[in-house]
Amino acid sequence: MKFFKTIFFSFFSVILAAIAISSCTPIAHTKDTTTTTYTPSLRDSAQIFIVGKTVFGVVIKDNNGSAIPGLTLKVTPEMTMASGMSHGTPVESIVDNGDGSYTVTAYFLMDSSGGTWQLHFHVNGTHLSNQIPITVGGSMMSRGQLKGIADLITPDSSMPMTTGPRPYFIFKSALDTSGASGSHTIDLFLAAREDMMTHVAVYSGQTLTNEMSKAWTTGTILLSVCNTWNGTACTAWSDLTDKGTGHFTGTGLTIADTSATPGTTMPRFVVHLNVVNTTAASNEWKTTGGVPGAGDGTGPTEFSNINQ
Ligand SMILES: [Cu+2]
Repeated sequence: MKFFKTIFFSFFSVILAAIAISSCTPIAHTKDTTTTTYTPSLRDSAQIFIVGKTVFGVVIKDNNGSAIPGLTLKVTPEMTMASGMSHGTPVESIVDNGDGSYTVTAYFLMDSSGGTWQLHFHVNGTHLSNQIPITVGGSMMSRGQLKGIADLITPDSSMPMTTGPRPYFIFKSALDTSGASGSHTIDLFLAAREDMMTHVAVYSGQTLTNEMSKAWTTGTILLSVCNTWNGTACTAWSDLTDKGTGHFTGTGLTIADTSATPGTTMPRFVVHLNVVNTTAASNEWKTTGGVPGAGDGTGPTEFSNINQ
């Protein structure tokens, strides 16, 4: 009987072991020969896009309809102008929310009145065939633009001989004018065009490329906002703090100014911009038109308006 028990338990153990082994054995995978097809969508179908800072969510789903986190995602807004020429816009960041949605912070250069905007997507280096058409509203006055003089770029890779002044774009990232005059705060985002599709944040130590495809390095960036406007000119500038990310911040400001240019609404602000080129050991006040002199601002105080 004892012998039987031993046999029985041995037999039983073998069965248990077999069950254990089979339950631990990985399910045989057939090699996945299909390529995952990713499909982008807007997280919020009612998303509004405006000239200037726009934060929006996108969701990337695979061909099973599952939202996929952890992707290397690039989102490229592209505007095709009525002329047929295309350009991009600055994209500051794309944050993976971990749930298959990604939050994009972009700064739109133009509204949709002069052409059409589409969002392009690259997932893990592959350009998705699906684009998302969007409508950008808002006012062109809600971003500033200043241009280089000697600071040139070749703006369109399809027209390599075409060079022109480098545009710098200034956007409001945050503004608080709720306090009394002298206590306003501001956060501007500064971007530079490298070519029609490429726009980069500007800060001291950034590398930019000139019209000869030569790299140069920025030194001190002086981005100032007018604190006192006498009706025709700025009499007191406040230099903003370069945060090293494209953001420039200031506190203790007086942004709202009802005595500014007729027809403008408050709050209103005026900026000027000087960029040191450490490679050329030079600096340059950026201008409204890309040329110095009459009709293009007033020497070192060229400015552009940013109405909100
Ligand atoms: Cu455009």
